[in-house]
Order: sequence, then structure tokens, then C-alpha cells
Amino acid sequence: MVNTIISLAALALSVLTTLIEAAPAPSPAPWGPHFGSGFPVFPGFPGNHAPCTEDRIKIRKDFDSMAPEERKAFTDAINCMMTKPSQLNQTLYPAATNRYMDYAVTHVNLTQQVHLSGFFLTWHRYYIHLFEQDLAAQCGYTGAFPYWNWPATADNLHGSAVFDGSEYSMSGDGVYVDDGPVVLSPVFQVPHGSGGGCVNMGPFAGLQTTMAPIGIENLIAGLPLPDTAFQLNKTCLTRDLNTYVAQRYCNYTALYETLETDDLQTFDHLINGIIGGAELGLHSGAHFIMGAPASSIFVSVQDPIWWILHSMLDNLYTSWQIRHPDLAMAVYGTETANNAPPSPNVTIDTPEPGWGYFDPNRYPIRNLMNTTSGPFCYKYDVAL
Ligand SMILES: [Cu+2]
Repeated sequence: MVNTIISLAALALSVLTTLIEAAPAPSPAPWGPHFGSGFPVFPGFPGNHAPCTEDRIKIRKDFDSMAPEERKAFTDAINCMMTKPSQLNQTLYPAATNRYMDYAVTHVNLTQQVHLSGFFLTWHRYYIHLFEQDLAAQCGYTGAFPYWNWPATADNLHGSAVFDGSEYSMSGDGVYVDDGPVVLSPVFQVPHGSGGGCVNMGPFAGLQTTMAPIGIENLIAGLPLPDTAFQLNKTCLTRDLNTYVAQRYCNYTALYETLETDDLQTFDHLINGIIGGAELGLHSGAHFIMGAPASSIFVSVQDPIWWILHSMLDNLYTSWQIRHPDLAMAVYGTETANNAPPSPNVTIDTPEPGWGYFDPNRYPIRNLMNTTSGPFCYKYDVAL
């Protein structure tokens, strides 16, 4: 059987025009050299947020550098979230079997606005933040939020702390199923990885996913979600660890090329690749390291690897902002995935589409651009 994959395959050479907002005059950062003196400080997030000071700031850590017990505390908290009841309407969202799956459903519901669009980077930044807050509120997790350093693990996926399959990992590979090359599009396939079947080791062994894949064609054409999107479709969590994809798309050369570009449109294309093309980007490549469902642009959140994959992307975006302080408030893209159906370019004042019940507020993009102001108060242990 051909391992068909919906996905991130495809990410965006769009006909979008660039909209780079001029950055405001930079203000000196109130803490250490990590941010440099040029990183703008953005005021104005509604609500009561204490200033982000050196004593309050949280540090996000490389998963590989965390102590085994710290890693286990994180995965325990995710498993705890899966024991909390769903808050979604079960008639509309039968696939929302618990609070964790509410996150996955919310992501599907908004996929067509928050990918391959001008909302992508900031919407996902705040979505991770909401999940981090919720891990604390629901499950008492106050440890560091980890990220998965893609290039550091590309040559040794199976031996990495992330995927070694131990109780201190994010669970490992799926069992091997020989189902041929991974077909991403009629013009693009990559070799099969080392798994393909159910994940049966580590903290997520036996995890049941609830949503079936949704084709990337919906996203490309700007079609509504299929009626079946939220039907309950229980199956085991599968993975197909793919060293070929990791080494080809998620290497240090790709990372530094992305960090060094001085244009957000180029940054976007380097992380996402070209929709309908024959190559992946750094971020879409990272999704394809695991195969389905983590490679699905719609339903990937069902695999808990999603969170540390996306905090790495946020680290990349944050590090790029730090390296290019004059571009830290740049935006690029329209309000719809792949600009289908056509929509206006976003500006820094365009309201985000909200985060479902987790936070329905439609904050302007500008309020989510700095990880150390407004709702945010974190940085990464290492700026890339
Ligand atoms: Cu997403």
C-alpha cells in the first residue's frame, strides 16, 4: 500500500506579495545580551501582564539537554491532558475525545487560516503558549517547555533522547511496515522510513488518534473541510522515522541559510517549501521525519511530537527576529492558506482568527511578535 500523505508537503510558493512593515525604533531590552539591544519591545497586549523581567522569564530547553526526569514530567503532563474531559460539543466534534484532542480539533478547524498565511508564525507561537499554560493549570506542569533540535538529531534519530523509545523519550518509531515509498505528490516521493506502523514503546505507546487524514488538496484549493473531518476515527498512533528526510531537509546548512536570510518571504519559503513542488522546507521536512499523522498539515497535533517540533520552529523564528531586529515586526502572507480563496495581505494590525475556546480573542498580530512582552515571557536556552 502506498503511504499516501496529506500534508505539509506542499508548502507555499504563493503568489502573495511581500508586505514588510517598518519596524519601530528599537528600544533597549531590559535584560541581558540574549536579545541584543535592537530587539523592539512591544507594548499593548490587553489584560494584566506583569512585565517580563529577568527573574520571571522562563527558559525553553532542548529536549536532549533535559534530565530524564524532566523529560518524563513533560510527557506525563501531556498524558494527563489526555485524561481531562473535552469541552467541545460532542455532536459537532465526536473526535474530540478529551482535552488534548480539543487542541488537535481546534488546529484542524483553523488550518486553512493559520498555515501558508500571514498568521502562521504568530498564531502557532500563541497556541503553544496556551498549551503550556494549560499544562500548568490542568496538570501542574511547571517545568521547561522543550524543543526538538532537528539538525542536532538528524544523523541519529533512533538514538536521540527524543526518539529512543525509552520512558524518557517522546516515544520512538512505529513498528516496521513495508508499504513502499512515501508519496507526497504525483511528482515527489521519498524513501520509506524505518517504521510505518503503531508506536508501541515509550510514554505514548498505545495512544489512539481520533481523526482521519484530510487531503492537502482541500488546502490548496481553499475548499471547506470535508463533512467527515471530525468524525471519530480511532486508530493507533503511527510513525515512520525517516533519516533520509531528516538529513536532506533538516540539516545545519538549511538551518543557517534560513537564519541568515534577511527577508521574511524567503524565510517562509525556506521553512515551508513549495506547494506542489518536489522539495520540502526545514519545517515541513521536520513533519515528514515522522510520517503520518505528524506529517499532516491538518491532523498533526494528534502526535504529541507536534509540540516540541513547533517550539523548535518558534525558536527558529525567535532567533531570526533576534538576528534581524530591523525585521522583527515584518509580516508576510495573506489571511488564507496559499491565498485560496484570495484574501488581503496581513498587516501587523490584522486580527488573528482566535484559538477556539482556548482563547477566542482576536489579538492583532503585533501583540504576538515578541516572546518577552505582552502574554509572553520566555526565551530559548540557546539562540540559534
Ligand atoms: Cu499548524
